[in-house]
Amino acid sequence: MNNTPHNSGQPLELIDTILSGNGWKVRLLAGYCDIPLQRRSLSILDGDLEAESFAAISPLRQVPVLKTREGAWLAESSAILWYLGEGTSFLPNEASERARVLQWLMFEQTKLMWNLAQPRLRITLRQTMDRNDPRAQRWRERGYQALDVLETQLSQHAFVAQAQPTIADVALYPYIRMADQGGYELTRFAHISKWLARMRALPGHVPLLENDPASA
Ligand SMILES: N[C@@H](CCC(=O)N[C@@H](CS)C(=O)NCC(=O)O)C(=O)O
Repeated sequence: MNNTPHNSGQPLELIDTILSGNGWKVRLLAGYCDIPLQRRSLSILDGDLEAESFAAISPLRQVPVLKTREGAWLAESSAILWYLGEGTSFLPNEASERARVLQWLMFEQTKLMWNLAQPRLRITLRQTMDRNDPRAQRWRERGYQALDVLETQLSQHAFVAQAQPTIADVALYPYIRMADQGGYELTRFAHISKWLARMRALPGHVPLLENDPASA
């Protein structure tokens, strides 16, 4: 979609896990901006994240991690999106516009991600929690509060931070798209549902699972 400092030359190495929503954010931006990635997916079940060699790369032992063009490992999905988004239309140049993008990145990390990711992880991925478990209900209560805020924003704007998509939309997409796996019902959020469809329609959009368009 854009000419970026990253879309020529060697692919950048991305370490993730197959089902990681935070890793999906990076692959989404790379797809939209035509940035070549070399993906290496680790297995939590096989203990890959516990290996000392991984701790040297990612001190919190979390994915995603990206090896930058400068040769250093970069953790945290928001930081990776910022790095890859620089020089593209997904990260504006002007200070107040960049600050607005950062505001929504912080919203995603502090209000949304945990409350949507945890019930998904336990109810669907690990299957260690019932949909009606009180802890799942508490996460959903807080997650719905965040989704209400986003619904209001998207009732007035096509994308969260700008008239066009930014890395803030990319950060917000995966866990909202997969929220039903944590027992969320998104039907009551008409504006969020339309925004999800707008994101899915962007050129270069990639699904969570490479060979499964239904997971887009
Ligand atoms: N704030 C981090 C969160 C990363 C995160 O929670 N990654 C998960 C996978 S989606 C992970 O590595 N989980 C393994 C663990 O925490 O032990 C980000 O946005 O990148």
